[in-house]
Amino acid sequence: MKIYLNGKLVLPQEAKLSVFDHGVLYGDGIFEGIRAYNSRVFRLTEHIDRLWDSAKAINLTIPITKKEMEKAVIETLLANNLKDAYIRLIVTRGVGDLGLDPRKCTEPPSIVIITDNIVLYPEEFYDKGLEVITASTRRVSPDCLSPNIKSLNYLNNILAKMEAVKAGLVEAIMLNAQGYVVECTGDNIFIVKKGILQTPPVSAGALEGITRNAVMELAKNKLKLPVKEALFTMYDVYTAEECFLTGTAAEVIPMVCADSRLIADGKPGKITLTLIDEFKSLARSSGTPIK
Ligand code: PXG
Repeated sequence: MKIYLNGKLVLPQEAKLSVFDHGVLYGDGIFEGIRAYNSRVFRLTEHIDRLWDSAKAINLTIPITKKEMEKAVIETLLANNLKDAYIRLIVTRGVGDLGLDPRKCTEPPSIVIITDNIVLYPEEFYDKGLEVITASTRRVSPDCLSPNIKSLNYLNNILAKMEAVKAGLVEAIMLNAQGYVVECTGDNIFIVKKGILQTPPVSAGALEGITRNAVMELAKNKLKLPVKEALFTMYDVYTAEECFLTGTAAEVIPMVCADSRLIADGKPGKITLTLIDEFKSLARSSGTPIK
């Protein structure tokens, strides 16, 4: 396996960051999780744009251009002979000294690209649906730190994930400080109510997921469904007709039980199953070719 590290393709045992890198010391850095299907990278430009927006928000200058970054992703996939892959792109603040001040990072930001496989949830959950709990850990508030910055500090989400694991489950719903549903630990959430597809607005504290956007487009254009971004509570999840989660790693996955309440009859819904199929065919037929 080859890893891209600062312009070079190296072996995993050589792919090392300094302990003085502020990404390691403070979580001062950003990342993207991207997928490739059938020799094409899904929405690569959108992921690179979002990475650049995260960088802008933390005032970090990525030392290469967007085009060079796209090329680096493709080259890493080619070097590993991967047609289907999970791609983790990381940019750290770089090597500095002890102390928060990023001006002390005298070396340029470190760029890492890992291409590998990922299995987020066991396959059976894609057929029968996920059970979740509501985490007591609230999503970081947009007035503290923008949830749209995909930073190297995911502790908030990890603490919620640990609550799910403690309950014998694999996923948890996170609420914002006001108690509205926001998203799960690494996925956006959707419900169907009275035939309308709904997802929390980004302003509620959700990440503007690239899978979320693709699914909203598919629902509008292919399924001709009304789609709205709206605030809702766990009551709306319990009483929904259907529920599902979306994310690069998770793709589209049904959610059939929340806090011991079955959603509808506890089986993946029709709209959910259609969107899973539509998303699969979109992902397999579009994207930047790996060549
Ligand atoms: N919300 C959060 C908080 C995320 O981190 C999503 C939603 C979905 O966004 P995309 O653009 O992927 O549709 C994410 C991204 C993992 C893992 O290993 C998951 C994500 C990112 C990194 C790792 O579970 N999801």
